[in-house]
Amino acid sequence: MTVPPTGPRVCVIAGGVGGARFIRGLRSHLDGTGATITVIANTGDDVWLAGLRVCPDLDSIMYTLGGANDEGRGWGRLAESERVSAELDAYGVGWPWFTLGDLDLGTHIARSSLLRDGLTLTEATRRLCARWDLGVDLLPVTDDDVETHVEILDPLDGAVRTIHFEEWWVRHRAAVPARRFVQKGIASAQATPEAITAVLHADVVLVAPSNPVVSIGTALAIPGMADAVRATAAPVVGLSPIIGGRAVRGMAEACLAAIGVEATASAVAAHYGARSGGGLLDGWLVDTVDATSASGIEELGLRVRAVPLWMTDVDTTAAMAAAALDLARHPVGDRAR
Ligand code: FO1
Repeated sequence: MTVPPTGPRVCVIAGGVGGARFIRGLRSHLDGTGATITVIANTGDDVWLAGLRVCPDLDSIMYTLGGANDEGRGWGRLAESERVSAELDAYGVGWPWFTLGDLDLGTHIARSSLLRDGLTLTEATRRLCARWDLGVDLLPVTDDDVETHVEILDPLDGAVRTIHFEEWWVRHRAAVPARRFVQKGIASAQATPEAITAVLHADVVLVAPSNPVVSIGTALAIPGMADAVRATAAPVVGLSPIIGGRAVRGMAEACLAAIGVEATASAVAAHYGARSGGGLLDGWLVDTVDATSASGIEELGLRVRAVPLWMTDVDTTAAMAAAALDLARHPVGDRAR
């Protein structure tokens, strides 16, 4: 019999690097309050490589909250080495431009072993996280293989090709325009019951400042997820990943351009939409440099708060999380203060 949580149940929908940093701040802010945090992570970056299941966003969150991530690179493990990947390159196995470090390979080998034993990705993730004592419950959005692939015009021969998201993101640095994103396998996929329950039973749902297209967008496109977000009794508050027209990390601008959405805090808010209008959000946090856009966003039916959104350190990120939770407490339609 699990002890029911004493404090508020906070559910966060997140991608990798930006999401992990935000969750670390949220955890810091809620430390000691009795609140519980459930993270629903995007799995669209996942890939079978060298016979192993690699789950970049789950691993970024696990390593960051476990204190084992390489803050400099923004992904992978601290104190990493690459002896095995050099051997894989020598054999021509895997992607030479996508480095699987030795310690990181430990995670992929363990995960693949658990999956081969018949565990779901949710169960395997729970087993991997148990070692790290993360302070949050980390869930993949789906247990089904749904991968983001990118349709490009091949720069070499002009042919239309579809490549895995990671090839577009890492090999091409998103420099080759994406014509569209395809979620391979989505037709027969379902969000997990654990993820849907976490959204429906939450006291507040937060949408992390992750890539709105290939992290938040792909997670919410998994059948069942958007319906749960629209249906939950909990207020839903998002944080803008765009500050002053520039993505905080990663290449969100390239992704937004591919779907015809302007790289501004307002445009992303409109893209997610207000729940009062059939969309996904009740509230939206913009950075102070975007404070002038607040009234326009409120006209969408969203409550808006302008606070510093640069996640420069844990305390700043904790303050962002506190502001998002505070905004969630105000009833819909409450004028922004
Ligand atoms: N990103 C890179 O820029 N170069 C890499 O070689 C690379 C390897 C890699 C291996 C495992 C993993 O989980 C992530 C890795 N990433 C790498 C980061 C990855 O592209 C990002 O974590 C997300 O998929 C995009 O946000």
